[in-house]
Amino acid sequence: MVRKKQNLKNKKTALDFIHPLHERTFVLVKPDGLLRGLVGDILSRFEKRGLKIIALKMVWPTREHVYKHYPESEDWFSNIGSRTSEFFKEHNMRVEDHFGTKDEVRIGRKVKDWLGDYLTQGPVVAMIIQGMHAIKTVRKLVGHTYPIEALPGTIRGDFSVDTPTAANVEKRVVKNIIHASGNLKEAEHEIEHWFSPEEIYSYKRSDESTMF
Ligand code: IDP
Ligand code: MG
Repeated sequence: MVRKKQNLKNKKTALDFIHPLHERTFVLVKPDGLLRGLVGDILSRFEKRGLKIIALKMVWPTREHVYKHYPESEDWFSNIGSRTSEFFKEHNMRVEDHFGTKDEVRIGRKVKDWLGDYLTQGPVVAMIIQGMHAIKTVRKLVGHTYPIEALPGTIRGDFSVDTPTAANVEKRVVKNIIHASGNLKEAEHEIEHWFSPEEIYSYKRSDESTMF
């Protein structure tokens, strides 16, 4: 095994092509996953699928670190707000009765505050996963943001059942065990935000030549 200085960004050639096997994504086991003893099971699902853990550590994050982890963009806030409003409508509830507003950006900002409260309550396990189209593959293994909607067989669908119609009424985050980068931009930012190059390792898994 070689200790190699790692490039923080997903590996790119001159043509900006990232070989699908080299793609990297960031994953965080949230406090509910850790407190429920699910870390081993979660790691094992990634490993069995043929994905490689190239960095791993336990951290007790500060609120500032959590705030900088999530985007501070109107798009991200309104995406959270509009999805929640839709979900409330489907369940014949009025989102404004619980948030005091219908404004999707303000709803998204509130959720970010709750994430600040929640992710600073205890340690989390941070990791970088590398492998075939890692960003999309990991998101598929993780499942839908709302555990109640997540399919059985996914991490959120097998281990949780929380829903925004309960979480928002109780003014807390939806407890969904795990975070995974949603796209390449998030993956690059999150990897750099949580890990230094010295903490990332390069090695060959013994089954790589059989699988690919
Ligand atoms: P993701 O984690 O599936 O990528 P995002 O939309 O990025 O989902 O939301 C970040 C996190 O915010 C979610 O994982 C969840 O814990 C929390 N969250 C999202 N929407 C709501 C909500 O309506 N109420 C409470 N928490 C929410
Ligand atoms: Mg997200």
